[in-house]
Amino acid sequence: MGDNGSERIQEVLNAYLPEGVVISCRPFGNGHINKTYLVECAEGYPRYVLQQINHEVFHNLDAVNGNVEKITAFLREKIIAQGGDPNRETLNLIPAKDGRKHHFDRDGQCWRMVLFIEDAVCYEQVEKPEDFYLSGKAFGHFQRMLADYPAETLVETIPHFHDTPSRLTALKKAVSADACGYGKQVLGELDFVKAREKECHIAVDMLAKGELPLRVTHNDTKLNNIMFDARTGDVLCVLDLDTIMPGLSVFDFGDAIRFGANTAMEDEKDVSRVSLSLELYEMFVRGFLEGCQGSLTDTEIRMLPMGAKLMTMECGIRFLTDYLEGSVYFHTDYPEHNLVRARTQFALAADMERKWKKMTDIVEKYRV
Ligand code: GN1
Ligand code: MG
Repeated sequence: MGDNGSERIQEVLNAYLPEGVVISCRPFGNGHINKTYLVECAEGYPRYVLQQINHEVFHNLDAVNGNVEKITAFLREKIIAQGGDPNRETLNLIPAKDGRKHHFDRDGQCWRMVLFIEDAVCYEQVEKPEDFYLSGKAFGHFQRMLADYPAETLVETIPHFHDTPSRLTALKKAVSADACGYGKQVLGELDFVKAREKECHIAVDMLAKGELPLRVTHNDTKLNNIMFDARTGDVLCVLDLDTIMPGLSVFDFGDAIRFGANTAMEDEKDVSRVSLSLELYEMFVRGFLEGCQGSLTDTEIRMLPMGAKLMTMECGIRFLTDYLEGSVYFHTDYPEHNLVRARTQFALAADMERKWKKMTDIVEKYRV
């Protein structure tokens, strides 16, 4: 093989493909978690993407892999049944020669190989509002395709990930411990959270009461996790399935809004620049509801704006907690980075409150 011919990669490739078939294997894409390579083979073979899975981020690898295997197999069958192209509309795990879909090398590193999706593109950032509409459509479609998947059979690979009340409890603990002596700096933020404490329970309480259904959720609903068809420009496939878990549809929606419809960066120091772009919000709502095609319940649809606010509050709470604990979870570039991030999130949540009526009206407008 050509570039980047380390012995280890060669050994991994041999676990999947006949010897001599691989022409080159080179680093690919710009993911921050897993290491990814594009594999080119001799004539007659397709191209593949090989990934080394970061086990420092994903401790429970068997559970993560199990979730990915179950979901991709389910999607593949469904796409075939609907007359779609299963090789392009979902990720396809290639079994190793031993039949397993994940391969552990001699150092215990975990690998997977998937079919490379030809004639497709991926965008790092929203360049025009239309992109955000398409991303809503992709995640809505993903929700619809998995609407009849028994979510409870997936493993919650990051326990209590979007359990907002338990995130609040963690914040309270961090405040009483005040490990770094930052408590006095954050009194305003703590008041903001306290005033909304009851609201933090709404979604999980509704889940417990059966008013919101447990769904398969993606948990990283960003534009760069979608592949678009290079020929038609339409959405093709959702990527990055490592954080698939049982959860709430309104949170997948909400996290996309929190991140993508903010007029400022997540770590903007001037909070006056932070606001909810109603234009982008509307784009995403339209796309998401179109993609879901009636698979959400009336209550889920009604709760979409609350999903956006709760994801924003929760993320602010997590940043603030991490700040108080000395920034041990989120990567930071300077000591107050997490505090700055927490402030942008609370500013965004406050702006959502000001725009609440418009947010709910927009959802009503596109309800199908
Ligand atoms: C983390 O790594 P990234 O940016 O995809 C975090 C999300 C937060 C986000 C905030 C597993 O996601 O929950 O919303 O940072 N992911 C995990 O920027 O904790
Ligand atoms: Mg990602």
